[in-house]
Amino acid sequence: MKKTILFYLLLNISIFSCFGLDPCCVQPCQNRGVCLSKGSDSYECDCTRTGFYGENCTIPELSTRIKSFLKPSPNLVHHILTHYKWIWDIINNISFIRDAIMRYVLTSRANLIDSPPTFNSDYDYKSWEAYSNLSYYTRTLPPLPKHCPGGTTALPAAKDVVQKVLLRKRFTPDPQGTSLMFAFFAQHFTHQFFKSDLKKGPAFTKSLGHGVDLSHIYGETLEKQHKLRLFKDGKLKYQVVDGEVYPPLVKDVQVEMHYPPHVSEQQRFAVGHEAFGLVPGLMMYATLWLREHNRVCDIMKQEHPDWDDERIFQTTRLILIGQTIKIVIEDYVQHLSGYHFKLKFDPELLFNQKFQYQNRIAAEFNTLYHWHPLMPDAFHIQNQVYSFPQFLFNNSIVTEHGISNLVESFTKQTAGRISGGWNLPPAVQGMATKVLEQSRQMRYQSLNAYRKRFNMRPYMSFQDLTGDKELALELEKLYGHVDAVELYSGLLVEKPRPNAVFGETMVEMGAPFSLKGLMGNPICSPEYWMPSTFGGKVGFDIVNSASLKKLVCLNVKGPCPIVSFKVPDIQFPSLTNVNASSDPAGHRGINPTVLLKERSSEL
Ligand code: ACD
Repeated sequence: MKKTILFYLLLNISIFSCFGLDPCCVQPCQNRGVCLSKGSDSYECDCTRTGFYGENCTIPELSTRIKSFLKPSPNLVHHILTHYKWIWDIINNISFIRDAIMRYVLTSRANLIDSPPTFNSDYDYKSWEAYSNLSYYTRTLPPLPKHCPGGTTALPAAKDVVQKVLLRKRFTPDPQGTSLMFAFFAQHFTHQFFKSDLKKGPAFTKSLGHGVDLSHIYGETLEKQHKLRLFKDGKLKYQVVDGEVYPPLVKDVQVEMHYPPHVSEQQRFAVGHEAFGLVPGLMMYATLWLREHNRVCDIMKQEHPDWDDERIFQTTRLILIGQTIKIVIEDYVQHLSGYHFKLKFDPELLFNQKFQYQNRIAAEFNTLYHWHPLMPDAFHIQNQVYSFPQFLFNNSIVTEHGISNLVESFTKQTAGRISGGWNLPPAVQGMATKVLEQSRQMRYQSLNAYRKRFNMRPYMSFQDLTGDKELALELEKLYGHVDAVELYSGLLVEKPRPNAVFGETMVEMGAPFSLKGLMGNPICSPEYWMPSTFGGKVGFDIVNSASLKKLVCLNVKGPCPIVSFKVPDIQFPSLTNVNASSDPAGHRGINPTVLLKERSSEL
């Protein structure tokens, strides 16, 4: 097998040399070796620290042989983590074993991400420009050099790929029971760091924080942040509707938001991210975080009566960043993983490890996170059903149903399965076509190239990739050879793991990007991770005890709704309308902050 690859490579290199082409175009260097051309007829592979040597970095060093012999396959590890619950129940309660496993998860994943970052979509070799220009997404695999042939010319039309293998035939629910509450969290949370600057092109980002900076709550510029702030007690501006806090109106704060002309002035809410008027799920989370910010400000004010508005605001922002990371690791990734092992957010686990506290969002991470198959065909809220067009740009759904009812309805509705093909809602097919076109414009390498980069074996056939005859046949008609399959379409047609939302590649690529991004946040560094950064013990405790449930229950009036990233097995009776009798405050005109503070002690 290895001999065949070598022969194929040598043949290609000699053909390329004959035509005066760059011999590096055929990617002769294996195992992350770096190719340097020397004129049109020779090249050199730099195998430094790859664990391999030889002309094309194909010969494993002894330590590499031993490691690869001992290393279980990702699918086996996944199987162990998602089975044998009784063993995991024991391990989860033995803190030093749980810590050791979590430390291993974090380091083994994060080590797969180049830090400092190396390439961008315009630089396939290391350069100061690629390192220092923050307005680019970084690249995990360099783009195929522009002077190399191949790439987009041989690929099928993006539209055809979407129609033939991605578009939903009939809704496939996620067997992991993922709820719409999860889907909207994903959309809300990731928009802070996936914000392509399409005026410049898909290789560029407007989110210069490159991670969890909560720019989707506070705005991406200081000017917007200031317009959203009350400048009193650290708080954000808000309006009260039916006795509950909602984001202020655009007309009152004068910030840029994207609403189509038919949306009335009264429905134009203003929040940190200009696109969050798109769906009520986004505005629901924006409202919850706005309430949470102002709730934490009250607590900080009480703790530090001497602090000015600025100090309370800044400290509260750091607390909310910490809460977000805690919720993402312990609720969100925990659900997604399906693991019985209990993931843990504890920055101290990395303090004795080699770890860089920095992050740069990769274009490939953005591409893989287009999880639109999660979206259903229609949205069931209380007793009403909203079609896609009725749901879009409809903030009246937020205030009419109220946050509690939205949370409960989204928790009860199952999201779609992401991988497995044929589950992309027709309403977003244009977006999927664009993702493919942009990947081509950025000269992405193939799905199999990414699999090798993240230590997975390349797929050998379409059947191997999809596990489904009909889908394999359609793909073959489109791509001809499995090595030609692109990253995005490959991820969405890949055979999902048993009873899981997606397949091996999404997890093996997604987890390193995620864990590096979350733990690489400055608040996780030894310099920041201490109570004083978060306003003292009280603030630190808020971070360390954060959960999705608390985010909701401390910020709604009336009884706490059912809230989960997983649709509950038992169907609970629907949440009763919050009225005078079920409202613990006894009336609807209550100052919401007072109620929320009272509720804090219950959870
Ligand atoms: C592990 C933990 C389990 C990983 C399971 C699934 C990961 C798959 C895709 C990514 C999931 C979530 C992304 C979450 C956060 C993104 C944070 C980015 C911050 C810049 O086995 O390793």
